[in-house]
Amino acid sequence: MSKFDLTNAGFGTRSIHAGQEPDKLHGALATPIYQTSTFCFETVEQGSAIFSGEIPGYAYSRGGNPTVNALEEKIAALECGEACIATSSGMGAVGGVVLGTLATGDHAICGKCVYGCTDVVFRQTLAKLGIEVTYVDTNDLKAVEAAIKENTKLIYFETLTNPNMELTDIAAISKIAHEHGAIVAVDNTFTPPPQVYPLKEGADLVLHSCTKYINGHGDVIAGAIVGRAELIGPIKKNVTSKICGTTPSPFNSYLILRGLQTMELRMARHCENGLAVAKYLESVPYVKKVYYPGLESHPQHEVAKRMMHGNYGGIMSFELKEEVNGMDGFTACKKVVNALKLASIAVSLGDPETLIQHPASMTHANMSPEARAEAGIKDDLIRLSVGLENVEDIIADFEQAFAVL
Ligand code: LCS
Repeated sequence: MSKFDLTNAGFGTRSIHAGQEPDKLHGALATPIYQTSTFCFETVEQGSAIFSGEIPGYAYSRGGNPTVNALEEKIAALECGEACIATSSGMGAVGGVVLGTLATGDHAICGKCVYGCTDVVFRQTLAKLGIEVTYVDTNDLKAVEAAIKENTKLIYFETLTNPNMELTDIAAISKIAHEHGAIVAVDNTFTPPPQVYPLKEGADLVLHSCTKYINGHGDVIAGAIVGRAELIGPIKKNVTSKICGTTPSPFNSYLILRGLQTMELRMARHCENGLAVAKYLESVPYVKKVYYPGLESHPQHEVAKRMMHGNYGGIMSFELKEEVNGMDGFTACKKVVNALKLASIAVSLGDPETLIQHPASMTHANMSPEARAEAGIKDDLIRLSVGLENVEDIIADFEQAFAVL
């Protein structure tokens, strides 16, 4: 815990100092990697008291580890939440939220477009557990209210949907949910702070694939859930730590702690590059549509201006016109993507490198064609995660790629 009061400190200060203090043994400034599975007790009595929670201390790294706990404290501070559970993947966080908040006989509402594996959890896993799910366009507030039932416990959606880039007004949904006694969980992977703060907007739980912007260096798979201690405690105790065992390793936690120290700088560059590339793509005559919340053409641009604080992120999707120089738009698009030299064809996002991928055959391939159609995921949509390279080079790469058409 920092000596400086971080309560009202800026994002950059919190991302550097929250959860970190010089190591008590040797004064190491960087958080040490406690690479151990178990912890020794001095006496049986001390071990029993740590296990029962009578005194603080560590017993076994699945339940708690100083490096992992430092990460949890930092992510909680960044999302302005009371408590955090770090998980070994973003899907670990999705699983923790749904298994921790829903039980057989409950009803949940899920945004109609979510990450492919999340869609499978809602459509298939929850059905097996006898939990009913209604898919709703969370931009349609009347439809959300109409979908609420007596037994609705959870409203779940992504701040910006993967891959359609639709933005939801979190405050408006939270108000409706709370009037009906349901809780709101928001996957904020695409728009981490300092872009969007779902808990400040009224959500109860916020989750992340930390694999993306939170770690930011493309070398870790991890996740996190943040919220009030009364909600987070039982999820950790009953689901993520004890049952599913989705605790991240100390080494991965250390890498994320390290990555988070430069998050404000990284996000500023992602946002700056993202806006420039989105505007460039919108100006290309072959491009039919660019989906990016920072463009005036985005249907929820007004909500974006308020909720994203002028930081529109580094992710966008686009599609080419139906017919391009005698080719259908998708064939032309594949030619362009294959011709890119700086951008890599790869899933994931939020890395320093610019990444480009085809959702229908990659990130959302495990959904049925019907589920993709229901979610509005088009077969010819391409998703781009703009990296931290110099933006002139990213645009020059696209210029030379479009020149092959
Ligand atoms: N939530 C969102 C919004 C995601 O985009 C992903 C992964 C997850 C949760 C799951 O996180 P993971 O377990 O992979 O850490 N999205 C990916 C994507 O769009 N490309 O590769 C993975």
